[in-house]
Amino acid sequence: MRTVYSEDHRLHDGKHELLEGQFMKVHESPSRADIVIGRVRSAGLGEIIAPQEFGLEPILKVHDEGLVRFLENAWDDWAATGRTFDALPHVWPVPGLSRGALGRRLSDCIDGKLGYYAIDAGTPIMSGTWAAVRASANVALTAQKLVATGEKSAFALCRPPGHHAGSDFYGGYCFLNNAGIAAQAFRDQGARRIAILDVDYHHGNGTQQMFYERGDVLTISLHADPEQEFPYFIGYADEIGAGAGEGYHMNLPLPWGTDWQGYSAALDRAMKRIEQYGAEALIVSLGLDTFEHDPISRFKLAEADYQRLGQRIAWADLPTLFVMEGGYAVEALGVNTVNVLMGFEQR
Ligand code: Q9C
Ligand code: ZN
Repeated sequence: MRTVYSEDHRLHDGKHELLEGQFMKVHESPSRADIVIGRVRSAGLGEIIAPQEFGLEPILKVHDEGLVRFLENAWDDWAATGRTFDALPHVWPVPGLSRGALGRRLSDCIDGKLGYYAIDAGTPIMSGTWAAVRASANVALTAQKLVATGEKSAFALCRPPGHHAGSDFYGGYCFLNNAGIAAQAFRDQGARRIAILDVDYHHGNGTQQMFYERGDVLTISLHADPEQEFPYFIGYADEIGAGAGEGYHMNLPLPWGTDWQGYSAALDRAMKRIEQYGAEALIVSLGLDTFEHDPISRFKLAEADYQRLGQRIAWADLPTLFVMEGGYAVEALGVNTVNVLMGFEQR
């Protein structure tokens, strides 16, 4: 399988995040992509290619123009106020605080905009963020094109990740929803039904929101129960889609401590639904933070389980696009990621 990769991910390198009340070194670092591309090379997964430029058009099909313009200008607006450190939000328009028509009012000031568009204080913006985010979307779109034009599978080594970003919000280390952008590209090229399987430890809230009222993109997320884990306010089993999308979203929340036994049972349910749906292509939001040694997560998957995960996904026998999401046990991230991809290829 071919890997699409851009060095531009390095331009995004946050200093600190607010994690469970403590200001600490950000877990989503350039070393993550470095270790994954290193393992892709040493394991001989396949050719590594650079992304093409797709412009803003495919992004604006699933993201609000206001969010896109905000992300494009956020660093300059922040730096113009005299700050020389990363931009983070620090106040939010929770319901009742704002008299805006949609429940949140957009301020002209950058501090107001950060709180308007961000869901958390863990997602710093710096001077290179927008260039890295654009490259990450181009990586997903380039890999999508490989699959759409006949390759059995492709790996989009996206960084920053995307599944927490919705049509008009960012957060959880994510800015634009790479998997969602790729799903829309498949649709615009004529595919009728696309499935997105999200195996990141965290709920794919952005992907859920983006396609919640659509039946043409089936979205399924396996994740830590939001009763216990980020993003807390969404990701429950009773969220099944709405309107034309009713029945086309599935959440499979799992408790802290879930190991392969519990995980594989949920995965089986997800894959059966995807097979029944009749998807023409599958996008896997590939997070490796389900790993037993992940520093911010509490599932118990082991190194060898990732081959099994890839194998189970392969049984669906669908053209498959893997899109990199989370995973913070950096030393193990290369092996675990490539184990999924090799498992998919049954080697
Ligand atoms: N334990 C991805 O994996 N902080 N994002 C959660 C609560 C945000 C993770 C802290 C984690 C976001 C792509
Ligand atoms: Zn995650």
